[in-house]
Amino acid sequence: MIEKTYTIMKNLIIAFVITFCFMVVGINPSQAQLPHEGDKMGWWKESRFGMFIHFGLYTVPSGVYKGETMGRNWYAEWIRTQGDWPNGIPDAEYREFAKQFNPEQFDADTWISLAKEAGMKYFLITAKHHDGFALWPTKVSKYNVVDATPFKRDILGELASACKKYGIKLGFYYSHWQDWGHEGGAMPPWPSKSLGTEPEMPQPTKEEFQKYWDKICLPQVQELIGNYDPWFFWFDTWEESEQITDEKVDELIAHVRKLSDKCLINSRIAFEYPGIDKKVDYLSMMDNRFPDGYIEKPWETSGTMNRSWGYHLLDFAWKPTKELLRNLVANASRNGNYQLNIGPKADGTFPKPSIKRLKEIGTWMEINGEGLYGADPNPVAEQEWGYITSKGTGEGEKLYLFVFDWPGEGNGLLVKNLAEVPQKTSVLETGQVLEVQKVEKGVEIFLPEFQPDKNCTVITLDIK
Ligand code: JFZ
Repeated sequence: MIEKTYTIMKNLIIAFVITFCFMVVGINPSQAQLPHEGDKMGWWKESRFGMFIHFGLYTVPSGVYKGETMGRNWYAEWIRTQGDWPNGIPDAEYREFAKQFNPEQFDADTWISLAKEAGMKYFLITAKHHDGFALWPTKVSKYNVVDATPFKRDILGELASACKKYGIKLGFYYSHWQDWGHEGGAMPPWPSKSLGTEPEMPQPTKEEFQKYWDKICLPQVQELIGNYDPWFFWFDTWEESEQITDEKVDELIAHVRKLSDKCLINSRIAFEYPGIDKKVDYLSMMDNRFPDGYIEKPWETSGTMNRSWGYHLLDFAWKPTKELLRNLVANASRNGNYQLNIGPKADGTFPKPSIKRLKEIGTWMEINGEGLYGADPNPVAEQEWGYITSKGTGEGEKLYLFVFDWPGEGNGLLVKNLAEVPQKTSVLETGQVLEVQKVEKGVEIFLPEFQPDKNCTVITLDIK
C-alpha cells in the first residue's frame, strides 16, 4: 500500500512540475516581467538617435506674455521665472495657463511615427519640467494634465501605447530639483531678470525641500515607473545646489533601481558628484554641447533644432539639416547618442520647420543609418572632412566615412592614419565603386565627379 501511495504522489508531483513548466513557457514574455537579461546598455548603442520633446503649460504662452518676450535666454519653458517681469510671471497668473492648456490636435501616433520615420529609436518627453506641471494623472498633486486642464487626457499614457505600437523606447525627463509649482521645490539659483539686480528667488529650507522630495519627487518617479515602465530617465541639474546632496542622489538612484531593472539613469541627476559616472548608466552633456573626442562610457548630447526647447513663437533660428546630421554622426563616431528636441505647439502639432528637418533626416537615415546604428566609434583617427564609424563583418571590418566637407574639384579624399588598403571602396547610396591608393599619410580615395549627397556622402571601405 505504501509503495502504491508513494508512486501516486511521485507521479502527481511530476505532473505538477511538467504543467508548471508548460505554463511558464506559455506566458507571454511581456507579461512575465522577465528580469532584464544581458547588457542593459545594449539598446542604447544600437539606437544612437532619439527624439526629445518639451511640452507643458509653458507651451500656452510659447515664449511671449503680455506682449513681452523672454529674459535670460530663449528657453520658452522658463517663461515662469525668466520673463522680464519682477520675479518672472506671478505664480497665480502662470497657473491660469492650465485652464487654457488644450492641445486638441495632439496625436501620440503622429508624434511617434514622425520620430520613427526620422530614424529615431527612442523618445524622451518632459513628464514634469521645472514648473512642476505633470503630463500624467499623478495622484500626489492636482497640478496635472487630467485634473487641472480642459484637455483631461493622460498624455504620457497615450505616448506609451504609441511607443509600444511602433517599437520605440520611452523615456522621461523629470525635474527632480527645480519644482516651481510645489511647496519646497527649488527655485532658479539666480535673480529672475536676465542680468538685473533683482532679489534672488526665495529658496526652500532644508525641511521644505525634504517635504517636496518625500511627497512629490519620489512618489512621482515611482508612479512613472509603475504606470509606464520607461527604458530611461533624464534627470536634470546643471550646477551645484544645496538641495541635491550626495545622499539625495544615492536615494533617488536606489529608488529607481528598486523599482526597475531596465530603467537607465543619466549623470545630470547630480552635478559634479564625485564618482557619479560609476553610479549612473549614461552621461548627459550640457545642452547642445558636442564633445570633440571619444568617451568610453555611454553618453549623449541633447540638442535643440533652433534655440528654445519649448516652442517659442519668435524663435526662427532653425538649424540646417546638415548641422543636425553632423551632430548625430560626430557623436556616434565618438561613442555617443544624440537626442534631438522638438517643441510642439500649443495645439499639439509639431512646427513645420521641425517636420521638414525630421523628414530630411529620415530620408538620409534610410540610406545611411546602417553606419550609425550599433556601429563602433572611429577606429582610425579624427579627419578634417568628417567622421568614421566601423562595423565588424564576417570577413573583416567595414568602415563608414561620413564626408561633410567634400574636397575641392579634382582632389582626392585622404583617410589619415589608415594603414590597410581596402578590398573595396564604394559610395553607400549609389554603389559606385571608387579607386584608392596608399599614400604616406594613409589612403587616398579618388572621388566621383559629382557629390552624391550635399549634406553628407557616406563612403564604405571593406577591410579584410
Ligand atoms: C536644462 C533645462 O533648464 C532646460 O529648460 C531644458 O530642459 C534643458 C534640456 O535642460 O537647461 C539647462 C540649464 C543650464 C545649463 C544647460 C541647460 N547650463 O548651465 O549649461
